[in-house]
Amino acid sequence: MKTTFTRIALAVAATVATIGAAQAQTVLKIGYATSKESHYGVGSTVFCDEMEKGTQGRYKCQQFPSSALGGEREMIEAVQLGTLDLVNTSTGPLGNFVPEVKIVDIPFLFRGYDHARKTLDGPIGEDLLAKMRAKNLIGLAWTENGFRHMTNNKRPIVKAEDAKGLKMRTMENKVHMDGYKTFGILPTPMPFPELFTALQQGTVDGQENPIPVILSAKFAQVQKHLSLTGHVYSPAVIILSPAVWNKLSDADKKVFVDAARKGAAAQRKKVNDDEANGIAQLRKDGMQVVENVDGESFRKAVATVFPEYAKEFGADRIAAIQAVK
Ligand code: EAX
Repeated sequence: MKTTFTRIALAVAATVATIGAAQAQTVLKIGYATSKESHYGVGSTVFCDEMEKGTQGRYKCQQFPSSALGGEREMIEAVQLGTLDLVNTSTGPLGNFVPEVKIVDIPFLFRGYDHARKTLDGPIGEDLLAKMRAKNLIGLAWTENGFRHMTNNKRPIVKAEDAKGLKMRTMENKVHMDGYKTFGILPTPMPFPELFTALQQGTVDGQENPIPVILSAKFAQVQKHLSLTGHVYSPAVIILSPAVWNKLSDADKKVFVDAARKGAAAQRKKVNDDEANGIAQLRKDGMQVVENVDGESFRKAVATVFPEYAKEFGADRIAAIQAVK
């Protein structure tokens, strides 16, 4: 027999469901580069679930994983124009829209995951999100792509000199390209959706990406060598279109930001898991892995362009990031 309490609870639940169904529901499109199972998929799914829950179902997502809506540059542009609602993207091409953001793409700027996450979650990261807003891109929260490592089909890379002469796909990011040139590689900027085929056909010798991307994009099928160079941290961010943001109530804005922060936490956890388990998997998939990279040789090379970075971004701003403990 049902208790009075249960009956009331069921009645209330039924009423809420009716109200819910009667209310208009807005479906927001969110795009990202990698698969639904990848770190971007995990983070986006948590964001979407929390956002739907927090708005009592008034907003929900339709997800477009695996670059279904194009490369990251195209998706950022679409969000800025309002033809796409949301993107969970690396900062790779973001500096072309918000130049100040490029500072976080400097090679060997961050000492490790803790340093990077703390910087982006603190005042420096908040300030950069505000810079995005000024360019009609509502940065909700910093998610994560991960530290980038090199893969190629020619030879194991132990020290910077080994990378010399390799034709490597890079993101469409001048800070990366200027840095990588000091390793002697020939940087070839290319949108991510074209990369697998370019590796397969030998248009480029290699590429660089975090373990979660190398895994989910199945680069082991087309790349022999992996070197854990960790030469640059690759931040990511969930960006909302101002066309949506400007229509939200203050309460809903808070729901969206909180949901993005929860998504970010889940995405970072997935990056941690992939870092912990992914290398063994990639070995199983046939990759030869160099774990003991001569990091000093890469750092020394990149140090030669630091004066240029300092000129572009301000030595004080770089030092402020380095000083985050
Ligand atoms: O954000 O373009 C890239 O190499 C990125 O790391 C990838 O799209 C995930």
